[in-house]
Amino acid sequence: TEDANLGEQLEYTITGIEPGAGITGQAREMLNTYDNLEGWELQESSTGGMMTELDQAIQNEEPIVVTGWTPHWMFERYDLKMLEDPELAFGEGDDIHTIAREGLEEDMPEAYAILDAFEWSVEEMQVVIDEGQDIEMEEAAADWVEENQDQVDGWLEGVDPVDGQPIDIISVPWDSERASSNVIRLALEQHGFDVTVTNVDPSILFQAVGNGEADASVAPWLPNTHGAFMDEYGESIVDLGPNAEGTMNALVVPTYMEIDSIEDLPA
Ligand code: PBE
Repeated sequence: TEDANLGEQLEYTITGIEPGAGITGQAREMLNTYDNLEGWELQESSTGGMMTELDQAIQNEEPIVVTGWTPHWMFERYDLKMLEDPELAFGEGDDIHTIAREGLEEDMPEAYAILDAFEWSVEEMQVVIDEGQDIEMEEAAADWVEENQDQVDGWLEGVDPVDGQPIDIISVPWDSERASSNVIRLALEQHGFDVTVTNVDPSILFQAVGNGEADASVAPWLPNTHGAFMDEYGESIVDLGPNAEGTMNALVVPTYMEIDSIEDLPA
């Protein structure tokens, strides 16, 4: 049948990303949740590897199923759709939160106030992500800050500047968070902070904020993508709430594929 054919063409494989990504954990769970996916595999690799395979499949108009998310530039470059997920393996969308180590508010009230005020939209983040494909992400973030200085001033308003106070921001290596961590770095630097940004796996990020090795992060996707890490380390983490609302993880396919739901993947 056509269905079995699709399964064979896909080699019953979903093209995934880094083993440590939150979305990889969700996709592993998904394989256990959907009966039709018994016997399917998640091929874990890297985001770059996944994007290369997606690009090649689209050039050849071949079927492919990847773990994807918004905000990301894949939706700007290709005609893609997210498969319906009736079992909510990926949840119903996340917000991106700012988190801080315990004691940051007392030790570094100025930093805490700025981090607490930091807020933008996923559409604004997308602008930086897209520009960051053509130039360095640091420059793309600097351009955004320059063009949106009023908004940045709003985050700094009423906070006393500091003189070279060091702060450790921890983040993850995906473009969305490379965008946001550079924007918050620039805002903090404008106010006199000496900012270090370190990119690590999500589990390490939560561990580091939980044990106080890092001061803060603007990277967590909650409540779903990084929910398991928050459950594990969140007791000693202060959640300052969303800095950007409305992200989404899903299985993503090219629009020329004639399936609409995870349940349409052939058993
Ligand atoms: N992502 C992008 C990450 C967080 C940001 C969805 C690939 C993840 O941990 O899955």
